[in-house]
Amino acid sequence: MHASQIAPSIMCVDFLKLEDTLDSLKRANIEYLHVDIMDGEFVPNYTLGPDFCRSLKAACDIPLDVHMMITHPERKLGWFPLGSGDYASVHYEAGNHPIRALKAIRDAGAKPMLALNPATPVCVLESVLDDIDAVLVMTVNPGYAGQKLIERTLDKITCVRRFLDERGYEHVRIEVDGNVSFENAKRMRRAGADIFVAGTSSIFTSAMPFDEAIIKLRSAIE
Ligand code: S6P
Ligand code: MG
Repeated sequence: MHASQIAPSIMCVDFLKLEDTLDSLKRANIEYLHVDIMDGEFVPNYTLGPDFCRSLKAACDIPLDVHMMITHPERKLGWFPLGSGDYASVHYEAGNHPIRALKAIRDAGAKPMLALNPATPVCVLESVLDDIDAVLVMTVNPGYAGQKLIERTLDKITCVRRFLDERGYEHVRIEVDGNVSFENAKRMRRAGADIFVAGTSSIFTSAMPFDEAIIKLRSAIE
């Protein structure tokens, strides 16, 4: 099992406090900043874009984890400031050429990740095994924060881990995104997840001070 890592979902931050939040994330040694890119077409919402990613890069050196919920990502990857240490994920259904998109991420020096919607079968991984460093298992339907876990996706995490290990791809990591609450994170870790996208279900809540919430999430996924 890989070491567990946390990727806070930046779309869940209070943007009026972005600078303070980034400082807290640096102090907490957060591994990645998860940046949701939505185009109103692949998912029914708009969020952040390439300029915002550039601003994040200028503001801190935490690697990005750019989650592209956009159609034809292979045509748009060049707009983003991807580099060594960053992850970028594209959805299997987002374009006609997922392998081309994954290769473009690798060519940019970043780590390619294939995102699977809750309804996308695990077997699609077969054709991209050499082109990925990670698999993003969506545990809600992409598009919005604050949704409820789709319980079946817990078994899917286990299936993805087994699928990768049986084929000799133990090095490929699994990220989970959607309703990663303290309790669900524990279950996801047991199922085989390595990277946890933290949003309104855990660290971006008024129920607990931010720093305390990160410590609590870390202990849930140890
Ligand atoms: C959703 C997006 C996610 C959310 C995150 C929010 O489509 O990809 O990254 O920002 O899941 O977390 P939570 O805890 O509100 O579900
Ligand atoms: Mg996301």
